[in-house]
Amino acid sequence: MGQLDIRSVIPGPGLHLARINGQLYVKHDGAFSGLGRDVSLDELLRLPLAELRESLLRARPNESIVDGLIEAPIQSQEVWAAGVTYQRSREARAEESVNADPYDRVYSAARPELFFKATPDRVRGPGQKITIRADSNWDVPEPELAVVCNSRQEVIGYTIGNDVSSRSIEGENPLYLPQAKVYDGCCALGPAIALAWEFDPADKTIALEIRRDGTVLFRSETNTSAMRRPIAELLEYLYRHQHFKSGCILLTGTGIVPPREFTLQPADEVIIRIEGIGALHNEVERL
Ligand code: DO4
Ligand code: MG
Repeated sequence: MGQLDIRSVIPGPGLHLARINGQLYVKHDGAFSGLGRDVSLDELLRLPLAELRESLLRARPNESIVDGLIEAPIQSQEVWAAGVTYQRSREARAEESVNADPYDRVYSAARPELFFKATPDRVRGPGQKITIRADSNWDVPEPELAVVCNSRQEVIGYTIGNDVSSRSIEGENPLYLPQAKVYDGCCALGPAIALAWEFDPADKTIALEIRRDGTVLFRSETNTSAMRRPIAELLEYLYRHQHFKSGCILLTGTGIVPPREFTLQPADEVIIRIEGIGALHNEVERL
């Protein structure tokens, strides 16, 4: 898969922040502005939203990028994830699990399910390989809206996340969730952050396509309007009694689960699209 054409994965209109060739760029309606080698995502996520916005709007188009390596929009942030925020996830978990009860209960409980998903070194960027575990025989991608949040619990933008998961391990016992969810290459993020003051996450289509040997094996869509909980509520629980010095990234749950008979295989291509953010392409490998 390798290097991707920047303009084909980040949409033309809108304001996006992307990491390309090791540097941050603002892309505004097709024009790229480099923020310079000294500006880091960690630093930006320590600023109040209003200051971050000011500093990004000050960037002037000064470089023309035609190609480059697009990296995951993450530096030192932890990735967390919410679970069972869509009815489809609840149904799929009830079907796979030895015990449907925890999933049914958390769907309607006041407290959401939040779990630790990945450190930056476990995350893959656009065009990189995501992983399925050798000790799992039932694996799926989970296409999710990812919220990028600063140290002050303010949403600075949104990107695409893939919460790659083992259904066989989690299905055997819900207490195995960390092993089903957290391992090298278990998460992909990218291609860019659609900035919060220009992007409204309400009513956005999330589409998943899985290709094998060049043919589309599975395709489905959902919409963020089907999410049961507001993003602010998820963040309120996530930021209770812990702080994130340089912000964090929260995956907001999946509304698409392929049918029971489907499992990912090495060399499958997974493409997730979210309207206004772009497309995240990854190939699968087995650890
Ligand atoms: O409850 C287990 C994980 C759920 C999840 O990852 C999701 O709903 O997206
Ligand atoms: Mg998930």
